[in-house]
Amino acid sequence: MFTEEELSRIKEYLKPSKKIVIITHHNPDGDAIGSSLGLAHALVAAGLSPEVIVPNDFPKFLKWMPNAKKITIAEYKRRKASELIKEADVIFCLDFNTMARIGILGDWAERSRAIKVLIDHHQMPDAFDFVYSDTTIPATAQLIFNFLQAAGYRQFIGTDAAQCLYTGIMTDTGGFRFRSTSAETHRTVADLIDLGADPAFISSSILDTNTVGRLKLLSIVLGRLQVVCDGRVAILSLTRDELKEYGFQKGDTEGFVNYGLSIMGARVAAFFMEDLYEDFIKISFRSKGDTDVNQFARKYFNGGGHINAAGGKYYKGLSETVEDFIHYAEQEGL
Ligand SMILES: [Mn+2]
Repeated sequence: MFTEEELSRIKEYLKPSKKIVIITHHNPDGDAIGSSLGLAHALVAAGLSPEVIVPNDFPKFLKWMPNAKKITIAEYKRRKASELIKEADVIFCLDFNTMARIGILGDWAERSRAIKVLIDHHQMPDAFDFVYSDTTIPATAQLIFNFLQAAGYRQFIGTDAAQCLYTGIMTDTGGFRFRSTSAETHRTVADLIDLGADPAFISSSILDTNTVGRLKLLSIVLGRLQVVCDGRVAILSLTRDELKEYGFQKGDTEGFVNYGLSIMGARVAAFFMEDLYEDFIKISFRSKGDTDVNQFARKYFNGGGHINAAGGKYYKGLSETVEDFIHYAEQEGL
């Protein structure tokens, strides 16, 4: 948590005369949108007018969140986004650890004279004016809750803020299943339920969102499933043509990698997907226990993330990428 002194310096910027901007990472997920909107709702309740900006669009299953439609999507409203950032007094940077992860937004933010406040749970954050980073906490939304409490803003967490923060925690913990889910996480979500979050509504809004196209893609992925390393490592993949054939929509392949990890005895799952537009393979890694896919993704696949969840990019064809992966997985004894 920020020190008392840092908190009071940050609160100097939480005044109606100040321009407040909240930004989050590329391809925003439930935690990115949930923590950003959650913070925004609380600040609105405190009488402020924050603006949420994301680099690019986010999946439909997150659009039900209160004020999701008010988010400025920089890829569609470039000028508005750049002006908001340029004129900001304070920029909250949520759920990412380096300006390099947010594309052009990062360039604008670095040039802005605003103070930058990082609240995040990814490993090895860059330097910002103020940093609240805790990699043991499963979701940035949980950090936002802590920050609001520490700042004395608990009374500003209304139903809308609670719904958004709950969503962030629920999605980033895989429905409270991942290892970093702690008693404190459950105490936080219990508080959020007291403050108005509706678990049944949120779960249904997030989970009951299959489309026929998504299920067809899933059937292809599962049909091609393979396991290596004595059943410890599961491999899933999709080609660009398959994505096109079933009318791939952003978010359609979300969670596919977890099917690999659900196999009895599996420790690692890797999902390889040809990028729809560019010539590289997008990779998602998931693992259980001490198996560190963050290190693995950093070392071999131009990526990183968390111990049990990481991403990467690889500039070869799909089958070569999978071959290289199997080689490195065996070499590292995954
Ligand atoms: Mn997160």
